[in-house]
Amino acid sequence: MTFFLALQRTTACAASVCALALLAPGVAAAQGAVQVQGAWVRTAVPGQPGTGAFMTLTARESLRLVRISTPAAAVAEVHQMKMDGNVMTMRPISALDLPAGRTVELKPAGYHLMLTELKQPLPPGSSVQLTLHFKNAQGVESQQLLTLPVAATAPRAADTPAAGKAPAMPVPHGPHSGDHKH
Ligand SMILES: [Cu+2]
Repeated sequence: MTFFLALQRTTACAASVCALALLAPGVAAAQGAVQVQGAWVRTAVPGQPGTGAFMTLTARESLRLVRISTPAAAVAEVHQMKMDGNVMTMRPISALDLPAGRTVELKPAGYHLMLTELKQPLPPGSSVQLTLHFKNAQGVESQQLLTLPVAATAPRAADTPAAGKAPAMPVPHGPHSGDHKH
């Protein structure tokens, strides 16, 4: 219940406005311990079991991303994509290091957030609530709530308001056929 209330509090503004606010570097800096940029979730058609979420994360102090959660899927994991011989495979990892000040990219074909057992289709233009759970060097946990836009491809830098210096955006890999189908 507390989780639901927390969500309510941070979604007082319209979902699309929240997403834009999170993409603006200045606003993100004021909101959380981790700056989140270019965040998005890949669209999922009815019946599709899973999809990926992507963003860049820059932590102010060294943190580890230890867990993610979302009401949109029964299973939400941090995944690593790797070449295994010449087959691309992906597996869940227990934690992702976010060294202070270093930008870590979650992108197709790299680290990404995996949502499986989706509870509903995710059409373009909808949004997904997602919580990042962090642990610092002292073991203290914190969390950051995000509202991510759903899209077929990565948002362009031009879509980010007040981006003084455009962040490096993940390059979409075409239609991205097999990667995210478990
Ligand atoms: Cu995955």
